Amino acid sequence: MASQISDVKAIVKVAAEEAGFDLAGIAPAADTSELKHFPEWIAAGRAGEMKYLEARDDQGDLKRASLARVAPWARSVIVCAINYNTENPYSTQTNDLSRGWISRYAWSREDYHDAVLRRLKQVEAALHEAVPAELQPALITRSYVDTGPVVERVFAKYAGVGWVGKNTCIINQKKGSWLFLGVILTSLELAPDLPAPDRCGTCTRCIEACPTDAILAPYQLDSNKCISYLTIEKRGPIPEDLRAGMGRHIFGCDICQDVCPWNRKAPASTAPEFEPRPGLVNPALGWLAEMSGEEFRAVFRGSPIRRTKRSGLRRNAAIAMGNSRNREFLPLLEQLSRDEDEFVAEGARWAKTHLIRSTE
Ligand code: B12
Ligand code: SF4
Ligand code: SF4
Repeated sequence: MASQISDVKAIVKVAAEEAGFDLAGIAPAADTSELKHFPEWIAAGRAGEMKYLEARDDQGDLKRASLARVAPWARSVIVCAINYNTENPYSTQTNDLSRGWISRYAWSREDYHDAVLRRLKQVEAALHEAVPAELQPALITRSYVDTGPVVERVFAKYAGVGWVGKNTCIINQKKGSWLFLGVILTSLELAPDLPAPDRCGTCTRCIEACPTDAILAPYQLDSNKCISYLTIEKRGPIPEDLRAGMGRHIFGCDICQDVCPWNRKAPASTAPEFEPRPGLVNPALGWLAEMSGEEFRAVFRGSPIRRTKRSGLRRNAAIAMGNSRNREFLPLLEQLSRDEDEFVAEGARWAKTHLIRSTE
């Protein structure tokens, strides 16, 4: 039986490669020391308004803090990763403040949740087929991309996919950190891979480069200050003291990965769905700010950018114009400051004042 199970591990890895994943590994379904930081992180308010991270079980314990509690049947976690990098400049290489920045992961033609889950389902099916018939009735599997009660990066580390960098991202020695993760929980006990060793060393580039000081200390990120959170997850007005630091970011932020030495030679993805949609690399701010509802739906159909909605995108574009040091945006900001969307209008009023002050 043991040799049959080790065959299953090999079959899973081949299936992951065939499905288009760049990396795959097995982690034990154990509550490792990193997970102990999760309740502290929540208690310190670092999740901001992302209430789903605070989901609790009937005993009132945080679901994501313990896989043993939330999925007691799980024995192993199969972690798969796919490279989404494309041959386009980093945000730190294009400094035109009159154009915005949409983070690399969101340029894609297909939403990564769908692209990764589709592949995970392929691996899950191969696993079911590979398991000996007598074990099949007891086999349980669950595939997740983001939405499961799992801190994916911790399991990615123990599956050997990469280490948790000081910027909190999973970094692979050969592929860098432009990776999406997906996990399959399984009741099958598969031999775990070795955890990836931390190769950050004495480097602190990401911490120094973060414009809003969101990386409070190595491995500790405060979402409330992170541009990614502010531009994607934060509804309503963005705290004023953070707006200048947002620079030209419209959706997400790549800075702490752009400056990471492990991404200097990051290879490009072979998955066609991660090729950028037209206009999204270094987009024109006016185009985004003036986008009608109809155009927004057409341009972003099946894109992760829908998450911030048209209101958030236009709010962010107004703030970016405020940070542009380009007075040509003043007439458009004047118009937007009377917009029917109060968050766009408020953002535009701030932007107008900030733009005038910063160019006096
Ligand atoms: C919520 C969330 C966010 C939040 C919070 C991010 C964060 N760092 O927690 C926001 C909106 C800010 C965000 C931003 C981004 N995200 Co996000 N996000 C998630 C999500 C849904 C949950 C993460 C979570 O549970 N955070 C809670 C904190 C506590 O966990 P953590 O940061 O992973 O921290 C662990 C380690 O730091 C660990 N640790 C390890 N060693 C040490 C040592 C010490 C001393 C301490 C204290 C802790 C510690 O402890 C923590 C676990 O308790 C995951 C998917 C998932 N289900 O896991 C995607 C995920 C992490 N995001 C992803 C991506 C791509 C991004 C962005 C790059 C998108 C962008 N370009 O804007 C940025 C990156 C910003 C950054 N530097 O992290 C990918 C990451 C892939 C990778 N290579 O790591 C994931 C895995 C999604 C996916 N399925 O691919 N994200
Ligand atoms: S994503 Fe941007 S704002 Fe968030 S921690 Fe990294 S550099 Fe800072
Ligand atoms: S920039 Fe340096 S410290 Fe930050 S994640 Fe990369 S290697 Fe680690």
